Amino acid sequence: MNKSILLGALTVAGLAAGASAAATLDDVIARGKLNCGVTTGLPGFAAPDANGVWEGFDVAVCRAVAAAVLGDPTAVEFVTTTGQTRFTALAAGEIDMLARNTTWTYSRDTDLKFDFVGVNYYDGQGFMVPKSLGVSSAKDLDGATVCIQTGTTTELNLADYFRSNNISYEPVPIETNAEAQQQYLAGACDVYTTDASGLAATRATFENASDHILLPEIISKEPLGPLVRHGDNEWGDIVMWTLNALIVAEELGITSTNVEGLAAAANPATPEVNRLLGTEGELGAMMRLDADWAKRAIMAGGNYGEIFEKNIGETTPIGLARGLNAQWKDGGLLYAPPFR
Ligand SMILES: N[C@@H](CCC(=O)N[C@@H](CS)C(=O)NCC(=O)O)C(=O)O
Repeated sequence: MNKSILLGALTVAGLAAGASAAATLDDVIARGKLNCGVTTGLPGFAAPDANGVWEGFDVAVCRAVAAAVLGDPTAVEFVTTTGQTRFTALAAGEIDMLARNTTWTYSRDTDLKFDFVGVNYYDGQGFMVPKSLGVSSAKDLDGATVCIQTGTTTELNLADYFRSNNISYEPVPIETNAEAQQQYLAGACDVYTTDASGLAATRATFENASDHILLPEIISKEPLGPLVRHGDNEWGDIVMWTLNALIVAEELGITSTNVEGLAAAANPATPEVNRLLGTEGELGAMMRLDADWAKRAIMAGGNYGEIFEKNIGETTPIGLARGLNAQWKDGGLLYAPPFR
């Protein structure tokens, strides 16, 4: 075949692939399933339960999107990804979205060409050590061996922190949290460093959790949130506003238990509740969804606060306080833009 014809054909094929990749909403509807990228397993955030059903704080975002778009929170294919594989999986279209404690950074947005649609957990990087190490500050870690997950923001933060404090460390690179846990407990590293939420989730699974402490230093900002590919704003909007719907539902007092009643009642509490739940206005149609999209998203796992408390909150073994992840009215950073 003539080379220019071949090149032409490839270009057209490339454009066609790009075009179909751009219409993620249509792809998801045609497939009848949302392909959602999650971790290989982090209790409280994303892990299969005893029956193999995925559950957790990040999983709840996938389920809310599936409920909004497909009308079924179980219509999700959970695709496990590591710190290394998550971005290629998203870029290649193997997943429609990634909900995997992923930090929103400049280069992931501009260079890797993803769109973070919001933040579902404001975090920061911490350190876990065995009490027996006798260390009470990260500054005392000179010369320590540190388990660190490859392909994560935590690698560079660690290097920056040690360099700026003029101390040294020896990295022990690991690929998954399960491997980190195993290596750390086997004593292959003195310290495990990652997002503080991940440390709490990991420690909660230890047989002797109280033998391990989190050091007081938080060395970075890790705004964690769901992301999609650049260039498909319609799809990005759906994931963004589903997350916002969960957040604003908490602010407005809409819960998994009262949402149906509020949507059905002749006079729900406020016009914003009406708009959100589709009994007034056309918000769903603006995203090519039906009127009940947000109602279904909230019914899937509850509002943001319910999802937090059930999976990672203070009454769970993970025991995280709301802190920065409280609603703005309660002194936190959670602030969903207006539904109008
Ligand atoms: N937020 C950081 C780190 C995220 C990360 O990969 N954390 C680990 C440790 S908590 C994890 O989730 N591992 C789960 C897995 O190995 O699949 C990033 O975006 O780079």
